[in-house]
Amino acid sequence: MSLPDLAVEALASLDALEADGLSAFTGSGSPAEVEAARVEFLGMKQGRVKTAQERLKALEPSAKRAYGQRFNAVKGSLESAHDAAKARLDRPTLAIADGFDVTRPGTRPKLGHRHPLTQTTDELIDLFGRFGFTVARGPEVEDVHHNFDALNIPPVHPARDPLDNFYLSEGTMLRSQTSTVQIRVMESQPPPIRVIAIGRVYRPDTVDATHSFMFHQIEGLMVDKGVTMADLKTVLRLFARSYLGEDVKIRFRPSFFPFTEPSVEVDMLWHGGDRWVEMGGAGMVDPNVFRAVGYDPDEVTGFAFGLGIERLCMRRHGIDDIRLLYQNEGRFLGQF
Ligand code: FA5
Repeated sequence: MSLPDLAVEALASLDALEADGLSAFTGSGSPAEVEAARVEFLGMKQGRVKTAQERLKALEPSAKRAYGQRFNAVKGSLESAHDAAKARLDRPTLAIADGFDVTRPGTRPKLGHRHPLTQTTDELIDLFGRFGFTVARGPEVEDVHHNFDALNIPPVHPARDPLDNFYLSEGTMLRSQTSTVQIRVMESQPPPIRVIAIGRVYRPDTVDATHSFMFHQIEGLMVDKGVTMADLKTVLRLFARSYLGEDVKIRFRPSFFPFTEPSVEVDMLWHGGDRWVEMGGAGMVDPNVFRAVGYDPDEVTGFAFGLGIERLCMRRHGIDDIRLLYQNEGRFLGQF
């Protein structure tokens, strides 16, 4: 082989080296394959580029220049191909790790907010707090003493009917009203008292647009020397205006509860409404209740009231079916 032939053959080998290297890098399907191609072509010790560089020394001076230039171009193009292959494979491999594509657009988490009943509850606590009422709590699993006896409801009273209550055993039940908390508060501290109690109550009522077998009540109790029915009316009237608006009308209708005397039903009528809606019951604490908790009815008087929280919440927001409040339907709840 003549020398020029050798130079031609050397240049052709650089073409082959470039073609092989480019196809190795562009054909790599994983970082491991890219690395194998890098070792084969760009490896410092026995890589094919290194071998091609060493070949330069054996060429005669006239051929060196052409070979050197071509060699630099091939080396540069293989280095770029290596970089490109790495960049191409680095991200997708991460992206599909464990079958989970981290580059897919995410599902935006839905931010929740307080349930309308919770909002109502919080607002009631805030409002009555401004009137000086603190929050009292009592258990939902109650004994019949607190649910009935101490509230002056005699052993044969129809309110105790097993068909109207959720009894758990002979002496325990799911409370049917928050009036139980009146008793618990008075049993645990002397007068004066100014508390509200908010919580769930349970009754096997037939479910319809305004009734549920579980609902919430707010109970109020104020006991002191010289508390009168005028105080009750003032507190409820102020409350109704603050919560439902200045134009709400409030009406007290004579009624009966064993634990208050006299007793009233509290009805409300608001601007644009066409009928009075019963919101709850109220009255002056019966002397027998004071006696049951060891208070002296000649010393103190007091008023109590119990309102349905669902009805207040529904009125406030124009909700016409109580069942909507319990269905946990995001499109409904999202409106409040
Ligand atoms: C009572 O529960 C008395 N404890 C209220 C009371 C307290 C009177 C203190 C005197 C002194 P009543 O059963 O009427 O009363 O219930 C009060 C309110 O709870 C009703 O006006 C209504 O707003 C609401 N309510 C009653 N039953 C249901 C029900 N099944 N679903 C939703 N709300 C109800």
